[in-house]
Amino acid sequence: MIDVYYWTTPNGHKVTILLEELGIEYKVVPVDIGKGQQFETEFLAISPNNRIPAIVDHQPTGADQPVSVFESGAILLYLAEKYAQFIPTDTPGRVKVLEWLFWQMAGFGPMLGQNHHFGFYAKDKIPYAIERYVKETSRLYGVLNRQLKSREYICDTYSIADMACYPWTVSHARQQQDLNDFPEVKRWHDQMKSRPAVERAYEIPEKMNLQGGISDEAAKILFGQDSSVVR
Ligand SMILES: N[C@@H](CCC(=O)N[C@@H](CS)C(=O)NCC(=O)O)C(=O)O
Repeated sequence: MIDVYYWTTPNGHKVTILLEELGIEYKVVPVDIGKGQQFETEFLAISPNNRIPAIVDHQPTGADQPVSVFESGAILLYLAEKYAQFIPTDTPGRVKVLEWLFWQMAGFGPMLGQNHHFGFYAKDKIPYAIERYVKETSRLYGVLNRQLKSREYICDTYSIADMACYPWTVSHARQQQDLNDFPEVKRWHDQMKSRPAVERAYEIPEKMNLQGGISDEAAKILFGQDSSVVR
């Protein structure tokens, strides 16, 4: 059994998409980040960065104690390797998936996250910051569009790279991006959206009655953190 410490955000969806694609048994443990549950001691023991997602694998291969993993990219890689799916085993194929997984983790996710922050969540609308992240988002969508020109999926086969990127494209309108400007991304996005496993992953919040969104109270918890929260 895998426990997935989860909230209804792009990084949370990545992991439930993979778990649904794998068709394995898992338990969702909600961590309401708007209420500060990411700072609870039990959660910090498995996710020291006070961020979702994280998992605990109670039946790890080659270990007799449960294994915990934090960071969505590490989780995708851990599960893909454990179940030998959604990452090729040949070296060139594997390297391609790692490149695009790390591209998402180091660029596409963080930049689009800043785009959401300055363009949507921040009360103080700072034109320079908004323009900086909207433009960088546009550049990154352009990179993805070019990669998808000759392929159905981001790499040669459907992989954890697609599962890492897709949830961040769901909010393209909020990011001030028009998918018609990126026809290959649009085609891929629509194809991803209609995968049954992806549909099931996106049904979880409603099924579990998890309220996403960021209230004023939640914004105070989420957007004012400094080193005092990790002491
Ligand atoms: N690099 C991390 C980022 C995780 C992350 O930023 N998670 C957000 C939700 S998408 C979170 O838990 N925020 C809680 C907080 O800011 O305190 C990953 O990919 O797992």
